[in-house]
Amino acid sequence: MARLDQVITNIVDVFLEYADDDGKKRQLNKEELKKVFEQEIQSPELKGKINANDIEEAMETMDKNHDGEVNFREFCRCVCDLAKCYYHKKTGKGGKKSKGKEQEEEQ
Ligand SMILES: [Ca+2]
Ligand SMILES: [Ca+2]
Repeated sequence: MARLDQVITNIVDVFLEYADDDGKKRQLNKEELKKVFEQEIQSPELKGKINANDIEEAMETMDKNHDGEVNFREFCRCVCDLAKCYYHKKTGKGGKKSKGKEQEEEQ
């Protein structure tokens, strides 16, 4: 598989694997979200971006529609944010968090 093929199928597969594990299907609850962070993110740089110890806070940040769980759309946004963080780090662009703006446009 080409690299982007892998990225895309991995995002979907990881989400479904953890989301269907417990509770509601196709939704990540706090426990499931914690497992994703613990098991599927290993690089220290990215780990540093997520406060896996404070899952309440991570959930609050990711749960855009405030239903207490993370759906696929919300999960994608988080992955995308992490990619942006890494991009900024790699290209040396300050990497300041742009809170709000981007997200509002998309709604
Ligand atoms: Ca679930
Ligand atoms: Ca949600």
